[in-house]
Amino acid sequence: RPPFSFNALDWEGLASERMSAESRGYSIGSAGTGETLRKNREAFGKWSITPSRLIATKSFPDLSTTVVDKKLPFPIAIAPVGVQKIFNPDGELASARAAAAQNVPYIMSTASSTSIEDVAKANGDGERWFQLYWPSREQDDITISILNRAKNAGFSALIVTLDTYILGWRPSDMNNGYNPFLRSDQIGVEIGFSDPVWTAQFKEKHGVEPEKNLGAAAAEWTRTIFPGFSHGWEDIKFLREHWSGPIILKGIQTVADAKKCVEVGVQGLIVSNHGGRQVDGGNSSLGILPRIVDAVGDKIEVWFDSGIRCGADIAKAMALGAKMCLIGRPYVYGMVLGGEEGVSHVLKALLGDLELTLHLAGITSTSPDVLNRDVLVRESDFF
Ligand code: HOC
Repeated sequence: RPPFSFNALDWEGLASERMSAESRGYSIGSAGTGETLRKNREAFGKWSITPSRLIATKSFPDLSTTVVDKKLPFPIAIAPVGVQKIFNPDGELASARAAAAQNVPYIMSTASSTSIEDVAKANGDGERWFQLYWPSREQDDITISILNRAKNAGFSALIVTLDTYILGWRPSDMNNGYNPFLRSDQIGVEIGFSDPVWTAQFKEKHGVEPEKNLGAAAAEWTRTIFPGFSHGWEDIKFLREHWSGPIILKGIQTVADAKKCVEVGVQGLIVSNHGGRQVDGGNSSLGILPRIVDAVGDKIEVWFDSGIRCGADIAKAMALGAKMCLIGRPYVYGMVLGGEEGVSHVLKALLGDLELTLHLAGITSTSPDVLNRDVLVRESDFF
């Protein structure tokens, strides 16, 4: 028997029953009224897959994709989600192990509740990328320290989140009086503590080790990685000087910004609105995807994030031009329901669903030669 349902739409409800009010509000919740969260989901229903018949196939679809100069067996990656110990005592260790076991790249969040080195150990030979919440330029020494540690721990690409220099207006967290870092006495903010540069600065300022004043440490680390104000495009140069591998900018929602990504010479961009957790009233992420692909898709890798819940969603995002899809909330629910095994179940279910969906639609691979806009129709065209 499976550890829990194969129906992706069951996962949120099942996990919700198991979570504390705080974890539930943090994971299921979103910015503001939830308008962007809803629009992310509704956008998938506006596109339909049009199956072709008598394709004469002899094998199941090839799900591989090529990003960051690597051919990967599957087109999905574990999205960076912070403070995972609030969902399961193993936290990031569970998701990093599951990702390696399922051959899916792992993106580690700067807001993790486990250190860079421990996540790397759990992920073993897995493909892993590091997500940066970018401290202010006054704290470049901390950024450099984090980047060096990530590089030394085998993280091969840098994903820079641009939409979260401060956390959004999140009523569920505010109603619960909840800031996961301020619960550091329960979950630990190990990544901050384990950074030698940050720890030394904390000691100098507060006169004690961060472990001895968890409240101040939590508040300080929050301010460090969410400095309150945005960097500028000219600052990307600094990252390029201190990170020799591929850089992917996450949180792009306009064609103009996508063009700037090309100008500053990064390898890729992620069309994402942070799962509707930052700007409420913003457009759906899937809605803007084809425009961005049309503008820059031949010059830069375009990845997709925000709203994926099932195999057909992955197929649609790829048909619209995404080369890689990030999975966020679904694996968090898997972690709540079954730790590492639960995350593995979610990844296997999503990939199995994707494989059969493509197979039955007569689409032989995720290559843009066959998985492209020709396999989609706007549902509104019918009515
Ligand atoms: C205070 C800790 O990306 C999110 C995350 C940021 C998590 C850190 C919160 O919630 O959207």
